[in-house]
Amino acid sequence: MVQTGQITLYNNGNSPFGHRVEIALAQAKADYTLYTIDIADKPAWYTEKVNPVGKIPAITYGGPKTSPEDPSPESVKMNESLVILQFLADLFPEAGILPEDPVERAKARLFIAATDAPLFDAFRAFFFQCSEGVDQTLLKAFQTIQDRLPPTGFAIGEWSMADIATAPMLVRIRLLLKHDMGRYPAGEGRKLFEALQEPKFARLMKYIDDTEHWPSFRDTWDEAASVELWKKNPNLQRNTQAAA
Ligand SMILES: N[C@@H](CCC(=O)N[C@@H](CS)C(=O)NCC(=O)O)C(=O)O
Repeated sequence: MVQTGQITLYNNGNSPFGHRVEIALAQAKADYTLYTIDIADKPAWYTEKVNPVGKIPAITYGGPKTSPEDPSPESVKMNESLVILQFLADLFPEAGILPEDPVERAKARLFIAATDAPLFDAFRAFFFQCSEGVDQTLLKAFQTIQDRLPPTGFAIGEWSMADIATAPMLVRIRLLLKHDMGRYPAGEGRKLFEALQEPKFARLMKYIDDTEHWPSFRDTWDEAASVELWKKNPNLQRNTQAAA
């Protein structure tokens, strides 16, 4: 695989969106520069020169190699993790981010289209806001994903962009429930964690286990570090003002 342009990834250690990009880059064995953005205290140059929306992840591609804090005007700036994933799939066609077959590619995109919003919405509602009935919303999102999984293997059979998009959030959710971390009343997370161990969710749990063991996921994931970062995340603190 020949990489023609420089890549700089702006990320933050615990973002499931940023993790998507890290997995794809690892899978492509891409040469890239990682720059960590403190999202609680974003530098002004980041929104001015890299991502006007101010969120991570973002990448710069091409142009001369410069300091990440002063990206070249010649580089292309990209945000939105799913757009970046698609770009990396195009840039590194042999990396196995998307299959070659157009039908399989469509299946991967359809999986993402059906599961991305329900999962992230349920995550935010349950862990950050915790209003009435959100545990059911989270269980429904799990069910939606499980219903789309084939009997064995990954989201569309072979590992693909569908798994790269989904696994970072699923693995984090299971971890947070296991540690009972979130804005919900103490004990509610463990209750859901136990619900996930029931035979009803055996297929989903096997899927999460499989994704966690996939090399490009494993090489970009540090569970203990993630727990420490979540502990400090203001959005997860009980008895504090709810996140927007
Ligand atoms: N749709 C975006 C979502 C990115 C996103 O929400 N990133 C969060 C971190 S997980 C962020 O940058 N939050 C800081 C902020 O909104 O200021 C994507 O897929 O890249």
